[in-house]
Amino acid sequence: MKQNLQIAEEELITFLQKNRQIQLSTKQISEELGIHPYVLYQLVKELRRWGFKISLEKGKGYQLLEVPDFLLPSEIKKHLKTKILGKEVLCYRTIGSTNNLAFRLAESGAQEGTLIVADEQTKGRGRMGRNWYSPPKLGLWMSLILRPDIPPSKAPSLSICAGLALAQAIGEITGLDAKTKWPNDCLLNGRKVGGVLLELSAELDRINFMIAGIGVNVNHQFGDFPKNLSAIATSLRIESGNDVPRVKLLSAFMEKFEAIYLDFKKNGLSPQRSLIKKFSFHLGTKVTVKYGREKIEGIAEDIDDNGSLIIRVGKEKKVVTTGEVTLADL
Ligand code: BT5
Repeated sequence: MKQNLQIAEEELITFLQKNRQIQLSTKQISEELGIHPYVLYQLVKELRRWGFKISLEKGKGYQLLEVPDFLLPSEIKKHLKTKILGKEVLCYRTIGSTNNLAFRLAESGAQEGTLIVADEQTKGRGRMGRNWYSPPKLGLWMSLILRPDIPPSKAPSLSICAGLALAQAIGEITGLDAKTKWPNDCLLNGRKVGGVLLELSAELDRINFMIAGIGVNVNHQFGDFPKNLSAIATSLRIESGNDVPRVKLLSAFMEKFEAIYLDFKKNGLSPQRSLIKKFSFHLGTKVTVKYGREKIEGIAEDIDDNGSLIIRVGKEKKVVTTGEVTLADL
């Protein structure tokens, strides 16, 4: 949806919410918001598609009856307690990938902390060109523009920071015991509930900007996952038995991530090491790590200050900077 239509959509919702007790005629709304009656009709149609219950009685007008769990900049900002992250919030109903848009916006100078959220992604991406399943209304699909003054070699650590913040936020909002799996997964009961996709625009010694893309399965039920994911993915709703308001989860994540991010920019990953260990799914256990064509098996011993995974293979220690971890006996 184009930017001006988004603004009209938000203004319409606000206006309908303010006047929930009464019916509003097309003329009243069109004049108040300065939109053509046809645009109003289309906006109402779109909002109904997203779960808003809006009645229309002939000769009387529109009335808002029910508001779904809906992502709107004003609603998100109302909940945010952050200083930098989320100063600018953009919400989309359907988008290709929030990371793609964030990248384009960052290239044209969007400020640090700009948050892009979508209700649905049609081309959601994971790492290495993999797909990220992002159906409408059920998840949190979001990207943050970051401009940290750190060397590019330190960038991967931020994926770990985002995963850690996500696990903490999930714990706070649902009480569930979320774990992180190096380098970018968030797990509940061994199944993937969220993932982080960190992308970088950098020169040799300097980061221009980074995009932290975060995907979380929030209100999916068992049948909402396609076959190829049903055995490996889960959602907060499946694990907790309750619907989780996405805005609440989003603001908890933003708060946790901002605290970690600000500390990381000053002091690096080191102060987070004990929390990283506490939340880690696999540290101390026997794992298999695949990276490129290589595959090693050993004990996942630690995550170092650069965010690399340290694997002990016999008496040797291997430092792995990227790859895929599975528990060796799975
Ligand atoms: C990730 O990649 O885990 C990073 C996911 C990041 C998604 C966010 S959503 C907002 C932003 N915009 C984007 O376009 N992306 C980011 P990776 O480790 O490569 O995991 C991908 C693999 O996870 C896939 O190959 C599937 O096996 C599995 N998968 C796909 N969709 C999933 C889902 N919704 N839940 C759990 N697993 C999923």
